Amino acid sequence: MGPYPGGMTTSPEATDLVDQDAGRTKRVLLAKPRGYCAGVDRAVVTVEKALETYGPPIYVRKEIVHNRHVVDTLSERGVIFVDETDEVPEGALVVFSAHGVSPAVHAEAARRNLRTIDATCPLVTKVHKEVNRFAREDYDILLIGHEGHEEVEGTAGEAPDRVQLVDKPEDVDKVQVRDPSRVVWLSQTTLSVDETMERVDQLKKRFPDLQAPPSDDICYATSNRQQAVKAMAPECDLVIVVGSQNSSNSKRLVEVALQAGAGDAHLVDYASQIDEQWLEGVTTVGVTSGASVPDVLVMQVLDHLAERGWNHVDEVTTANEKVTFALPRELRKDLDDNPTKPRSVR
Ligand code: 10G
Ligand code: SF4
Repeated sequence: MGPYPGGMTTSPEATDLVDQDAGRTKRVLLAKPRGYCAGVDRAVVTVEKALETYGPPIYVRKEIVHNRHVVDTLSERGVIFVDETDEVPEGALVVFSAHGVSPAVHAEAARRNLRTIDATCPLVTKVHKEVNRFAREDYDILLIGHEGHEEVEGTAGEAPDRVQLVDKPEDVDKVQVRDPSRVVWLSQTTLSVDETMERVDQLKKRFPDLQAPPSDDICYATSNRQQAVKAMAPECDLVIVVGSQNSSNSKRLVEVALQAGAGDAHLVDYASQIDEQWLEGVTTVGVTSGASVPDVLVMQVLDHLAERGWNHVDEVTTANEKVTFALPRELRKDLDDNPTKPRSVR
């Protein structure tokens, strides 16, 4: 095992610690919190427990979380990922991903007699409930989020004729509401906190009575990971974010790092994707990971960097997370009858 966080250095060869070009100490700043959030942990364990309890094949609609390693590992264990429920054989078991699904997807699964386990994160379900509540109260709902993202499709699907999506700045001018005194903004859970507030300020200029969500829709994990990367970015010549290209929250970490002053920032699935040129002339490397990323991938990045002389790691801690969620009810019930040991992709 290579370097360990907490200011500890392994194999401290003096020459390794000094960047000869700059004459300064090579170091890694490791963000904390990083990696798995409570909703991802719950979703991945849900699929693992379903595999152990019912045996393969288990179907999962969409990627359970947006991480290549997680999806590949589960596929090897017998999970079949499908795009839509019509690809699942009648009567089979399908798990809905952590990003959530619309009522139409639930209805289609019921129509086809599928057995379902809903791994939607409870914090996404909370936003679905807000959509329902405001739609019932006859509000126009302005949903800030990324067009085409699965979470947004599921959330908007709760009340499609009441929800309008606001993604880009120019979308603000396109929104049409029936009564400007009954308008609320809600959001996707994994957005950039700062960019979202910019969009809200824009919307408020058009709709001064615009209401805010009853509680933050951008979740604790998203904002904590952005906070941690912001804290270390000004000191970093390079920030490496571990995460997949389709992971919204991971991509936001790259943008936040650059906006907060990092010299450069890149998203990688694996250590092997780190381009040697990125490291040229670099003294301080920041490392973090998205909410769908197993920490083993981050440790591999630290090993990769240590082999190249960055073997002093300081963890930059901006919050301690203690959030956990119970497994989905459908699974808990069956687990009581068939207790098994967890074997998590971590
Ligand atoms: O960041 P996104 O929404 O693309 O998803 P992810 O799977 O990479 O990370 C976990 C976040 C969710 C499950 C969305 S609530
Ligand atoms: Fe839940 Fe937030 Fe994780 Fe999404 S990013 S799964 S909302 S905890």
